[in-house]
Amino acid sequence: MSVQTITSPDAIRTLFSTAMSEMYRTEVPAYQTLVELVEEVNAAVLAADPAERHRLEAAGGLARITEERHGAIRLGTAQELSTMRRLFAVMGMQPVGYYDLSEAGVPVHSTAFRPVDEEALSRNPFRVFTSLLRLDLIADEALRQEAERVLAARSIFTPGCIALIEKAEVDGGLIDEDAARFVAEALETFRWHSKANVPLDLYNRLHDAHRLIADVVSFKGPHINHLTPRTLDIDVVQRLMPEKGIAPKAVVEGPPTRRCPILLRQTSFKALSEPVDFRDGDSWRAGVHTARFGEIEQRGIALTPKGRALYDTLLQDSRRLVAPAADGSNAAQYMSALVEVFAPFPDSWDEIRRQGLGYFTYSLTEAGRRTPPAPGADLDALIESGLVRFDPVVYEDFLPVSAAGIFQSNLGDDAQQDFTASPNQQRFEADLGAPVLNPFDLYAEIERASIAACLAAK
Ligand code: OOG
Ligand code: NI
Repeated sequence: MSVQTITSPDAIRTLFSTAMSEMYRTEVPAYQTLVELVEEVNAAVLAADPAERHRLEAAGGLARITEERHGAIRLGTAQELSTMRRLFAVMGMQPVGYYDLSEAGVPVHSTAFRPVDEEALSRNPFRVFTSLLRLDLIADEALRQEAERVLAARSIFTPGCIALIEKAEVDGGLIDEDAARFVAEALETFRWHSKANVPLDLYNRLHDAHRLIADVVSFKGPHINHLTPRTLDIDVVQRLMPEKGIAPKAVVEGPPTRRCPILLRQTSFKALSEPVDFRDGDSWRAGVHTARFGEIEQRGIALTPKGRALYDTLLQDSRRLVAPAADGSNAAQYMSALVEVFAPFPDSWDEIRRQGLGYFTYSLTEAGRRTPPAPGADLDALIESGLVRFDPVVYEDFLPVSAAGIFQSNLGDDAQQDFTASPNQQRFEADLGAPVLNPFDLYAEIERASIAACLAAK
């Protein structure tokens, strides 16, 4: 009898992210163009900067970059969210962080499903920004009930997918053959459906309440709405996008251009207008819907709570100085205000480390391996004497202000709407069926483990 071994969740995640990328490539051709552009730019950056290439290689970060993606989905019910948590768990992805977007006029709250330990992240850091619609923020009671009824009647997961999630939970994983079936079944949930779940009239009423509500409620499932490759130079990609026939949003979200990138910078192109058939009695009626877009990002160092507080303050100050207009008319002023206001944020790894603003991993250099440090040795002294090196820990999460900017640029300038900020992490976690992990704890643990490994080496 042959013994069947369990496929690692990391391998299932890679199968899934590859399948998702294949699917999105055929569904949204501009995505393929962006991926090619990002690959060109990344290759040029690495060719021009052998030191950076070497650093990435030594820190084990080079291989993951080309394959790296994040996606986003929007769900309608607690049941959908908790099943999605179980689905992602099969691929080694946990819910990390809580994002309240009501403050920014978007009626959702969100988490990011992603791998959490360093080894899994270096294999494939695929993440999915996952939002839950908040119908409680919709004033029109009758419309809310109608939306609830439509959502309650749909099932976004195939029976085969549910069965394999249950099997993985009982058996502690999936064998190869089941893993391949699971990926194919799970992919169905994220697919685009050009036939809406509702008549045009209801779609229009949902759309008038908020475009996002129409996007979540009107379809059979939570189509993946973008898939984002990671670039090593977002300014170059932003500049070259128009040459490839893609119009980027006016402003790059996040911190300004720096020598030492911090957190996350993102830009996107606007959602496409796509043909959709709406129910009309026994037949169909043609219409359009805009939901799916493209985005690129550049990732920098994960900041400590102290560093993050400084980032938040400086971002707020920049926006007080120049609020970026939805139509992009003051983009240049905003970007220069950003550069000016961020000047106090140190721009060398050494200084960021000294001031405790970012997380680093520590490892022995060649010399350090030849002369391993004595237990209890002083880390700063070891760095000073060239026995230990430090590398920035990559930020693996998202930024609420940036996410709001991305949502808004895709909802259209007319979609700005005020909700009272009402974060409700408790409610979100109850719907999710689990607490979300704290991102700072995860980064701190990666840093701690690397120090312990350095000092324990024999
Ligand atoms: C998610 C927007 C947020 C990001 O990268 O910050 C996001 C959405 O539009 O559903 O993906
Ligand atoms: Ni995104």
